[in-house]
This record gives sequence, structure tokens and C-alpha cells, in this order.
Amino acid sequence: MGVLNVTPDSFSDGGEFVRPGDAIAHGRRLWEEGAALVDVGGESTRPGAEPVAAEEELERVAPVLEGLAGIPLSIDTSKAAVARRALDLGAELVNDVTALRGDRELAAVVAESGAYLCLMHMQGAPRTMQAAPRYRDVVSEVAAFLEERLAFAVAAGIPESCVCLDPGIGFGKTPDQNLELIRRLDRLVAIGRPIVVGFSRKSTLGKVLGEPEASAGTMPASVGAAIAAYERGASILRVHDVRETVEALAVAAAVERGRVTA
Ligand code: HH2
Repeated sequence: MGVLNVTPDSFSDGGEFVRPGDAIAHGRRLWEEGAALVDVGGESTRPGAEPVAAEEELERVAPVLEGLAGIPLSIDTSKAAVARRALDLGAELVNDVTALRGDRELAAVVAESGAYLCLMHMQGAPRTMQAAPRYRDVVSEVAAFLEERLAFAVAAGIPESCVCLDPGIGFGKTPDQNLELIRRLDRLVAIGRPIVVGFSRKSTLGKVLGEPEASAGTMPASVGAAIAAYERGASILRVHDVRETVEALAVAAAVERGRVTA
């Protein structure tokens, strides 16, 4: 899953793709580089980010979704109105970082459209979530949350076979908690739905490399995290650097097979 943030304030690529032409060109590039899906977002969820109104979010993403028609797309939104329009414009998956806890109408929009849905774990809200993340055991609490949200989605009429789950790296977690979630990803894989991991460029990566003040991680560090997640059973990797990740995954998958070709 290639990341395409049409925002002025995303933590690693904010402002790079606010002009629709630039965003569309970048989305095409992600697809050409091997992304199976391009995830278009019009609202930053970085720590401290302020919410954006639906109209503004739509103004950002609609021309980009139109310009990327024909490429498999997901929409990174928590708003029913944005999801509805994005699905009309051909998006196949709704990536909701609130896991259907934000907009009460979103579940019905997804259910009626037959779209895929990603449910992500977050403790708190983006504005404050990194203030004091607290867990007794982060892995079992994230697993229990995702199981409960999956049941909620199914009760709202969304087929279980359409849902994937995401531990929400960096969303109300300390660096150690982020690493623990990947180390014990098998617990989340055991829920039985595809697991999405988005570790790309997140600040924990910089901290591992000895930069306590880092607000973003590097590309090579992101690729390392993606491979670690893949090897523990992640099915979808949400990344900014598609070509590098695809090449690294090709080798990791070849090692799994013990053969050059599939
Ligand atoms: N991370 C971000 C945004 N959306 N969605 C899922 N499913 N999983 C994630 O880990 C995830 C996500 C934050 O990263 P980014 O899009 O690069 O930044 P911003 O939220 O500042 O736009």
C-alpha cells in the first residue's frame, strides 16, 4: 500500500503533494513502482494534528482520486461523506484510523458499498495521543480492541472477509510498545484477518538509530521495519518508499520459498 498524503501537514511528506497534478503524478509513480494499492489521504493524523472539515478534505482528495481512475485506491478517512464520494470515484478500501469510532455513519457507507475496510487501533486522539500512552500489555489490549471492532463491523453488515486489521504503529504508543507489537505480531495474525502495518518513516525508527528527537525515520529504516513485519505475518505494508520496499520484499519472499521464482 503506497502512501499518498494530499495534505500540507503530514509528518514526513506534508506539503509535497498538495497540488492535484503533483499528487496524481506521485500516485501513478507509486503504482508503477509496484504498489498494489495507493492510499489517498486528505487529513494528517500525525501526533498533534488538528482535525480538518469534510468539505476541505473532499476538496483535497476528490481531484486526485479522479486523476488516478483505473489504479486500485484506498481512502484514508474517518468521515462518511469523504468515504462515500471516494467510493463513488472508484476507491476499493476505506482506511479508517478510528476503527468506526469516529463517524457513526461510516459503517453503513462501507456496508452498502461492499468496499473493503481497514480497522486500526489508536489510544486517544491524534492531538493528544502521544502524551501518556498506557497499557498493561500492549499486544493483548490491541488484539482485544481489534477483535471487538471486527465484531462491531460485522454486526453493522460488513462481511468479515472484507476487513483487515492494523495495530496502529505510533498511534498512542511508545517506541518500545511499537516494537513489541511487531515482535509479537503473531497474536494479531491469529485473529484470522489480514494484518496491515504502517511503520514507514515513523519516529520510532529514528529513535532506534539513536536520535531521541527524531520526528521521522529514514527510508532504509522503514524498509527494515517492513521486512520485520512481513516475516511475522503482515499482509499489507503501508509505505512511502514503494520501490525499495517491493525489492526488499521480493528477496524476503524468495528466501521464504528457497527459490528464485514463485
Ligand atoms: N499511519 C498514518 C496514517 N494512516 N493508516 C493505517 N491503516 N495505518 C497506519 O499506520 C497509518 C494510517 C500516519 O502516517 P502518514 O500518512 O505518513 O502521516 P499523516 O497522518 O501525518 O498524514
